[in-house]
Amino acid sequence: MAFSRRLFAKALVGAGSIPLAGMALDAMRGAGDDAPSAGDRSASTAGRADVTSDSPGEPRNQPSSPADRTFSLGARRAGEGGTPLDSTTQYLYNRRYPAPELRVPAGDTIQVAVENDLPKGTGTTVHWHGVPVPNEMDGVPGVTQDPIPRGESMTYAYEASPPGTYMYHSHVAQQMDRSLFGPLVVEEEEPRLDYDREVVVFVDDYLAATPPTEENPDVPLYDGIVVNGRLPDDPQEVGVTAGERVRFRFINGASAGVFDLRLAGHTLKVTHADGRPVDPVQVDFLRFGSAERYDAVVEFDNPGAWELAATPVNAGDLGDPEWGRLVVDYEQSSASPQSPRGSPTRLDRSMLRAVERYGHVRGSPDREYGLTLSPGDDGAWLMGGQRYPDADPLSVSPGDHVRVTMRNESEMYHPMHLHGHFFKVGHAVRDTALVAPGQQVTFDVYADNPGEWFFHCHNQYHLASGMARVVSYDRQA
Ligand SMILES: [Cu+2]
Repeated sequence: MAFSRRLFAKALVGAGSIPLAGMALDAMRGAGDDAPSAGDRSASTAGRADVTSDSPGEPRNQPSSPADRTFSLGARRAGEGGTPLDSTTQYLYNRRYPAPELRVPAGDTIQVAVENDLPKGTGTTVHWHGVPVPNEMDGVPGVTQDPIPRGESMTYAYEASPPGTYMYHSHVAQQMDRSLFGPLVVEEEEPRLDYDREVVVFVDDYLAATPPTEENPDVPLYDGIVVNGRLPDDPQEVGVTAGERVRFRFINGASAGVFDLRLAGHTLKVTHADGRPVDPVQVDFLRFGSAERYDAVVEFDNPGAWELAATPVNAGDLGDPEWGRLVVDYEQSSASPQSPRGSPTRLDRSMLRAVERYGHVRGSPDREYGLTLSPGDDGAWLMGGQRYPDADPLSVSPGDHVRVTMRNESEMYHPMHLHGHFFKVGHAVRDTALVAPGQQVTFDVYADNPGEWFFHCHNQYHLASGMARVVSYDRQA
């Protein structure tokens, strides 16, 4: 079993020689990053739906009452028997790992009653990752709400829109790494792609122990990469028929893992990134970080038994867990599953082109922020040289076009997530951007959802060590 501080800060070799620039925007300009494209109001996108709001001073997705759908989630400690993964250190919604899929038609108002039955003294919240909810429904302790105390409940309500593949999870401490998470699917009225059925694939780095803290970092690391709640030695089998087209909704529910996802014997036609539709692009595999999602259609035209593999890119940081898998089995196949091989094509950010229009970000931005992503002293992780909560908010006004440039000055991946908004990165529209070691990424965002919004690394250990800021609307429009 691995014991280490690896989930916490790991500096670049010789990092002391690199200035921890707080707002060194000039140094970041023109450094060959993925600059966002201009407005894209071209013939090919004219008349298409705009994913930004036309009322930037109004909260997005306000619920109508009564709700169209109601759900209830009970957060409890596991370990009362049941599954082989039922560790007493896990917390579960409705005793399920991962939690039940919430599936709703786009435009419906949903109400989710969350009951906190966790151990004494443990508060909780639920965050609806990627959905631009009204600010008070966003589930961030200390920013949008106080945690729900043990023994009490709270009802979250919002309009489920736009359609897409999302996830929900606790935003308190390391509760996500204790398994308080699940898929959230908002269905299109009419999917713009052809497929026969759907399979949701939820990938997690499975921790059977109390999550490490900064005070007590020396605990066992991950026991394996889990796909749809199954450890690698007992993978889920999905039966398929030759000629069938399956829409996969891949969700990275890991707290630290970055995975390469590949299906042996087949290619992935990627159709959505973070729930937002893209022009379909055919690849052999894709790499995704915590909380990123991809939809991909697979045409099953190669009979046999094949592995869908989730291989951690940062395995050393996770304690070298066995890679995750799911087995796809054609009818009447008695073959043993084959693993992916060869030198394949990986999905690159530059291949993603949004189908929807992202309006209001033409020309030069109203505000610009440059933020280094870097390790600090004593295991800290910093954005722009500051450690949350001792960090300045990033001010915006309703209707602003804001440009954010992030430069990763570390050897670790940082999946950076902005709450309450979509942003434009390259030609794609997303809510999470994976910033690779040494890489620089720029996104443009239209400030169309007033409130106080968390912006942070989705690696739960980097977040806990300070890698966060609050984007703060400074006035009403
Ligand atoms: Cu990070």
